[in-house]
Amino acid sequence: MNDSPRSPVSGDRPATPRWVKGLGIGIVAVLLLVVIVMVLNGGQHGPGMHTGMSDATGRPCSAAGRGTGDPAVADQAARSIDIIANDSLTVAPYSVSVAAGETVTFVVTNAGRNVHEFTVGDEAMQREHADAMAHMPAAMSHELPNSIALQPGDPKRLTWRFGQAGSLVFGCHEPGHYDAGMHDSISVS
Ligand SMILES: [Cu+2]
Repeated sequence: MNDSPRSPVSGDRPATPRWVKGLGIGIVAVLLLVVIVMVLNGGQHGPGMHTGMSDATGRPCSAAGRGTGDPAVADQAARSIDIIANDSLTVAPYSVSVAAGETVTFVVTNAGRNVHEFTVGDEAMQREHADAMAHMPAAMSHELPNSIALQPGDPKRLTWRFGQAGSLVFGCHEPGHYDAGMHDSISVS
């Protein structure tokens, strides 16, 4: 009871009890920790992190709630699928089959001399990404968990946990490439 607050009525200057100071420091420390964790999480696109994903119009460019799946970490992938992008504006193989709920790492190689990219999603996500590419610098538009930019020679990886059965698409949204046929289908069953 030595630390109990003294009553101001007694005429003494009201002193802040030590336990109140300790509590204050504790709260500040917890708040700091929360802020640090939020900043760290915001700086990466791990599983289930859909913050900050929108195109130039502010519309969401997220897979959340669509059943198309989520970004995942490579450790969770049971297998990898090799994808080759090239300057004849094709991506091979022409179709990919995965199981609903399966986590796959795409190992995408740019075999051409031009920049390509690899975006996975349903038709709507592909259209959104095309919009984003048209309105943003390439570097910004690729701050997305379902898309990677590929410099010539780059092998890059994108791990995706597929959602429900359906038909998805992978393709390249460098200007003109997608419409020229640089996209193929992913069958999720
Ligand atoms: Cu391309």
